[in-house]
Amino acid sequence: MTVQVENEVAAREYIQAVYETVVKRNPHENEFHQAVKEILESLTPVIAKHPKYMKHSILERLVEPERLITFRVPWVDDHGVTHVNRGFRVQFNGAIGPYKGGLRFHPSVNASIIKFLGFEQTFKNSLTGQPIGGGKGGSDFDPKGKSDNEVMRFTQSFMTELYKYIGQDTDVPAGDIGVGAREIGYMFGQYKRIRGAYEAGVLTGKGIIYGGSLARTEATGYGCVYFVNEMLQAKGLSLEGSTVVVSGSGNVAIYSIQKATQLGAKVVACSDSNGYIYDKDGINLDTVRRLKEVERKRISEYVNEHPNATYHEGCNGIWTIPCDIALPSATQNEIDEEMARILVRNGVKAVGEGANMPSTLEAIEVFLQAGVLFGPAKAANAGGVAVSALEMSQNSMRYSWHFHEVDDKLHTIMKNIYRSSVQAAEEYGHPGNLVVGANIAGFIKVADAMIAQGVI
Ligand code: NDP
Ligand code: 2IT
Repeated sequence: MTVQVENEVAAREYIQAVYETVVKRNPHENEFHQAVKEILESLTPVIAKHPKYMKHSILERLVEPERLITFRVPWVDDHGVTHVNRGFRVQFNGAIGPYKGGLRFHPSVNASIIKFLGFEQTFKNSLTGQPIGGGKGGSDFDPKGKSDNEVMRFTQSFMTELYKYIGQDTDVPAGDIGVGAREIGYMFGQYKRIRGAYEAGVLTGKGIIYGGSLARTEATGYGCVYFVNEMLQAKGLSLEGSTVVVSGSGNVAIYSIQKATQLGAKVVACSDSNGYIYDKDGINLDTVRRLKEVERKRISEYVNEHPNATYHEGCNGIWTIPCDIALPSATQNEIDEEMARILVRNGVKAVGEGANMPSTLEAIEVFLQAGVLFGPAKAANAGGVAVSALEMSQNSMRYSWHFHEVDDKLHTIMKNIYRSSVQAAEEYGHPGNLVVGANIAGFIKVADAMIAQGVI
C-alpha cells in the first residue's frame, strides 16, 4: 500500500470509531447521528492528509458539546393553567469565538435536534470567516395558537433561566423556527431587566429601533439566493427566467422568494406545515407575507384571494412540482430519496438548502450523483448568522450601517463562502462537491484553533 492509501484507511477507521462512539453515547438521537455522519465522512481526505488531527483527538473533542444545558420553563396560560416546557441551550464549540446560534420554539425540539443544529452551526459559523463559535437552543413550546401575552410570559420564563448562561462575550442567541422579532423583543426586554444593563449584543435579530441590524431579517433568504446565484453563474446559468420552488413560508422562505424574484426568477410554490400552494403565474409575496408574518394564518388561505392558485394538503408533495431550482427552507429531512429522484427526473438544476439539514443523506447522494448543483445548508444558509455577527459588531461600535452596507457585506461573505468551499473541494480531491468543500473549509479553522489552544 502507498502511504497515501494507508493514511486514507487509517482516517476511515478513525472516523468510523468516532462515529460509533457518538451513536453509543447518544442513543436514539437520530438527527444528531445524521449530522455527525455527514460531516465526519466528508472529512476523510483532510484527516488522511494531516495526521495531526488524529494525534490531537480533534474529532473526539468536536463531537462532544462543551456544555448542554436543559431547564424547566413553567408558565401560566390565559386561563390560569400552568404548563411546563423544557428549555435547551447547547454550547457546542467555543474555539473561535463566543457561542452563536439561534433558538427554536417547536414541539419537536429535543436534545437530538438541538445537538444536530449546534454541531452544524460550529462549521457554518467558521465558514462565514467571522469570530463566532457554535451554539443552539430552544424549547418544545409551540407558539402556534398562543396569544401575545402567553408568548410573552413563556419567553420571560425561558429567559429568566437562560440569562445565567448567555452574554455578549459568552453566548449570543438569535431566532430560528418559531422565534422571530416578537420573541426576540420579549427575551431582550427580560434579559435587560434582570441584568440591569443595556447589553445590546447579547441577542441578535433585534428590532431596528433597539439595536438590531438592517438586513438581518432578510439575510438568510437573500444569502441563500446569492449562494445559488454563484453556483449557477459558475456554470453559465442564471436565475433569470428560471422556475423556483421554495418550501416553508417563514423568515427564510419569504426573503428567498423576494430575492429570487428580484433576480428574475418565477417562484411558483411555497408551503407551511399543513400543505403547499401552487401558483403557475408566480406566487404573490405580499399576500404570503400578510398571511404568515402579520395575521399568523395558514398558507391554505392564499387560494381564497388568488383563485388561480391551488392548495394541496401535506407539505412534501411540493417537490413533485417541476422546477429549475429548489430551495428547501422549512425544516430538517423534508427532502428524502424519493423526492430527490422526482426533482431530478423533473430536471432540477440547482438546490440551495435554506433550512438546516433539509435533505436526507440519501437525497444528497441522489443530487450529487445526478450532477445537480447542490448548496449544502451550512454554506447556503450562513448569511443569517453572518449578519448576526455584523449586528454584534455594530452593537460593540454603538453604530449602525445602512441597509446597502450590510447587504453588500452579506453578498461578499456569501461569495467568499462559495469560493472557499469550491477551493477546499478541489484541494481535497472532490471537485464540485460543495458538501465536502464546505465541511472541510469549516473544519480546518476550528480544528487548528483547538490545537493552538491545547487540550481543553
Ligand atoms: P419560521 O418559523 O419563520 O418558518 C418556518 C417555516 O417552516 C414555516 O412556514 C413553518 O410552517 C414551516 N415548518 C416548520 N416546521 C415544519 C415541519 N416540521 N414540517 C413542515 N414545515 C415546517 O423559521 P425560519 O424560516 O427562521 O427557519 C426555517 C429553516 O431555516 C429552519 O430549518 C431553520 O433552522 C433554518 N435557518 C434559519 C435561519 C434564520 O435566520 N431564521 C438561519 C439559517 C437557517 P408553519 O407556519 O405551519 O409553522
Ligand atoms: O441556523 C442558523 O444559522 C440560525 N438560525 C441563525 C443563527 C444566528 O445566530 O443568527
